[in-house]
Amino acid sequence: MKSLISKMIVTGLFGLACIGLFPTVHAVEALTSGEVIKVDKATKRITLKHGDIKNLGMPGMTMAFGVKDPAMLNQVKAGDKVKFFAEDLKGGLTVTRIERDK
Ligand SMILES: [Cu+2]
Repeated sequence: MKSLISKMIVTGLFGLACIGLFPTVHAVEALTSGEVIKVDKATKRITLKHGDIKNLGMPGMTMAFGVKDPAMLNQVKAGDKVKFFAEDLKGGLTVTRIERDK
């Protein structure tokens, strides 16, 4: 009886540990390579020629994205090679991370 209870406790803890690990796995963002075609500060949109976006299941193309933070539009300019992360948020496809590709 005692060992059954301890088995249940161990199983329960293991289950919690698995749940605890999941967000870490989910947080690994695969950045997509792209090139900035146009930065439009007035409409807060950026046009990118991008490679395959795995998390969105999107093949390479040139398209406009919204940005999570308008300040991101000051970090890059047309012609820059970039690495970025885009997500399907309520306001549409949105770049949530962008950095110049050195
Ligand atoms: Cu696209």
